Amino acid sequence: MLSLDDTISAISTPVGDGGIGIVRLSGPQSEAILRRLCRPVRLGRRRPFESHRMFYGHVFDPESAEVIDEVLAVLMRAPTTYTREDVAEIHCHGSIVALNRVLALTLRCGARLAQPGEFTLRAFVNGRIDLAQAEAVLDLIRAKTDAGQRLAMRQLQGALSEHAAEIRSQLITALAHVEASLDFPDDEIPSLDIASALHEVEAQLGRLIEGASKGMVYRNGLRVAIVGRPNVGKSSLLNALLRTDRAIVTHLPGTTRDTLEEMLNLRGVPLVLVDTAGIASSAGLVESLGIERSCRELETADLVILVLDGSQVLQSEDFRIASLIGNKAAIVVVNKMDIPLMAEHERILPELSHICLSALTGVGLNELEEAILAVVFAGGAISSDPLLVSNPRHVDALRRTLDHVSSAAALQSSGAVASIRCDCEDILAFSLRAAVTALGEITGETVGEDVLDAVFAEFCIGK
Ligand SMILES: Nc1nc2c(ncn2[C@@H]2O[C@H](COP(=O)(O)OP(=O)(O)OP(=O)(O)O)[C@@H](O)[C@H]2O)c(=O)[nH]1
Ligand SMILES: [Mg+2]
Repeated sequence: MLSLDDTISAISTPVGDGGIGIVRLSGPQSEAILRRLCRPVRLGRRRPFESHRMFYGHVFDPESAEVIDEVLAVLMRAPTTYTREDVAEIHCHGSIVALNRVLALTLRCGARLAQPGEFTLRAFVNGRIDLAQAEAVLDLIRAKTDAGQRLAMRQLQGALSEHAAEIRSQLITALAHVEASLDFPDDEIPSLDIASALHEVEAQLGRLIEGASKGMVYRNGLRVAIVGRPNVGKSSLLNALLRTDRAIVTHLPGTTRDTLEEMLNLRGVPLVLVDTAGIASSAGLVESLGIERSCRELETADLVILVLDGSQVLQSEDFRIASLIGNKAAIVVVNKMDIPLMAEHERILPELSHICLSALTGVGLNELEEAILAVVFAGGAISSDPLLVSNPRHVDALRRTLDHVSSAAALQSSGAVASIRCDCEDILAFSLRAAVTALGEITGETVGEDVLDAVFAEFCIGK
């Protein structure tokens, strides 16, 4: 476990040339280090080093007196800071050389280089945010679209944490009731309809788990693989969806030899579009390696777009590729509708929606976009969802909670508890306790160090 009583320091802005870059400190020595390194330029009557007030000055090397950079700096005294500790920020010019020199000076003055996510870890340990909110910070940093950003922001503001706490308190009430009747079997315990309380909790958990697939798309993006025979227009379709000439298109079969992926923001839904090499049985070495990758993409994608050349008769290769799709979410695109189409493409995967379009002219592209969104939303849009779980760790905790609650509910409604008493009530209390613990993992009340390490390892240094 990391030490929590020393002062940490890191460059908190991305590496690379920027207008400004920020070195951030947190911990008891922040003020002393800032005072050693920063010489304020007095402007008017405002006092430098006043908490939460920026001042202008210079960072200099205390040993050589060399001026390192011209900066704006701010000291923020605990507890109203990100970490609830004393925090100092030095806003330097953005060059990595200047930033590294200032960082090195803070280390020389007694700070320790922060580990990835350590600022946010301190915010969590000091009780400013819970674990779900800490994870939301990461999602906020990485959000790919407006909708994903809003989702992360809602989680950071505590929407998920509050809902989880509410459900948890319902479980705790039920547990207290069961435990009271275990401990004082002869006393009159005020009656509580445990069965219906548990069913209510089951329904709430079920709704959260159901919405999670949508939430995860907003967080991670939907991986969409464009597959098909050579020369059917896969790369042309990628370009048409992106509205750029990203992939090379030629009239020769086998143009694309490696997979190529690009992000697309489709009305707030982040898509990872993957163009693949055409799948054919006769192929040279390089093509075969490309085809292997195409097949791997087909397996791992969330959604497959199978492209057919509508101007040609179906070929055995089309059927073979279709058979690889299995029961994955998929859409069939019949391309090249600007030239006369063959009418038989319905024979392939007839249960799926078939979209006729022209990647060349763009006709029909809208229908394809609608079909992709329909797969994501299955009916509802994000704004209609009060709360979307988007993190696999949370979904896992919710599933385990639901399992325990369901066993408890089944036991309760079987009537066994009322008739045989003790043993069953013990089991009931055990299941409820396990449910309370599993649900507490979301906000971090009941997680071990290994989980914390795994969560914060995903952050980068300076966050
Ligand atoms: N008429 C017409 N031609 C198209 C259309 N889409 C693609 N093409 C043409 O079909 C040929 C192959 O297009 P690509 O996009 O390279 O096909 P691909 O499926 O990526 O091919 P490989 O990378 O070789 O597997 C090119 O000459 C395109 O101009 C379309 O909608 N209409
Ligand atoms: Mg191609």
